[in-house]
Amino acid sequence: MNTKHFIPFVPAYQEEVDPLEKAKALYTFNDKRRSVRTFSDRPISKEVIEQLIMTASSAPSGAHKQPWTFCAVSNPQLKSQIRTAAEKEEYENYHGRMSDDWLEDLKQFDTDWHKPFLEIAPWLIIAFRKNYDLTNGVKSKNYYVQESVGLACGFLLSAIHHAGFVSLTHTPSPMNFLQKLLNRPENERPFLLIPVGYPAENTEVPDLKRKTLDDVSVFYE
Ligand code: IYR
Repeated sequence: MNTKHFIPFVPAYQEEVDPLEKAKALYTFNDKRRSVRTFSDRPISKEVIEQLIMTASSAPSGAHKQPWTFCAVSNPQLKSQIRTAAEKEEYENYHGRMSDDWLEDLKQFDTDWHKPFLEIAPWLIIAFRKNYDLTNGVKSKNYYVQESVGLACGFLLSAIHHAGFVSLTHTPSPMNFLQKLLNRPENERPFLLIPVGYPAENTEVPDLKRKTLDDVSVFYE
């Protein structure tokens, strides 16, 4: 039984801060985050990746179940197997499985079925969602799993950006091959594949414009 046990809340700041200044600074910083598809092979230490995953796992989750597992892959053979399996699916996607509208929407990103970054990026972090928990063969419920793992991945992307690295939210589809290659238990399903690294030299990104505040918000005062 989980009974109530509370402790004093510790605020993030010990002294009064200017919230507008903080809000503007974070917006300016986060607005610089871009998805990148060309990575350098420059290594990143395991210790840093562990720290990034700790940040991801500090996200809120339904009933604090933390229904996620983050698999961090730097092993070259495994990365190569992941690339081969992902490219097999993506080849099918780009040659018939994706609609014409979808392919048209993707033109501005200049993507295709080739995924060299899956071998070049020093780390691939694969987030798995746990639809239920499985401890010593005993099943227990998780709640709001998609929302929870989505939030944890958001925290992860933000931590990656904050540490000076680049990332991509990659969803090879279908991605059940990841469950097999990474030997994950039956209660886990792949959610998102995130290559992490430094950008290749002369990396370019599409010239995207973000929606305005008016486009994305409504205020009721
Ligand atoms: N999974 C494919 C296609 C793709 C789909 C969307 I939606 C994107 O925003 C980008 C790509 C791929 O990774 O190429």
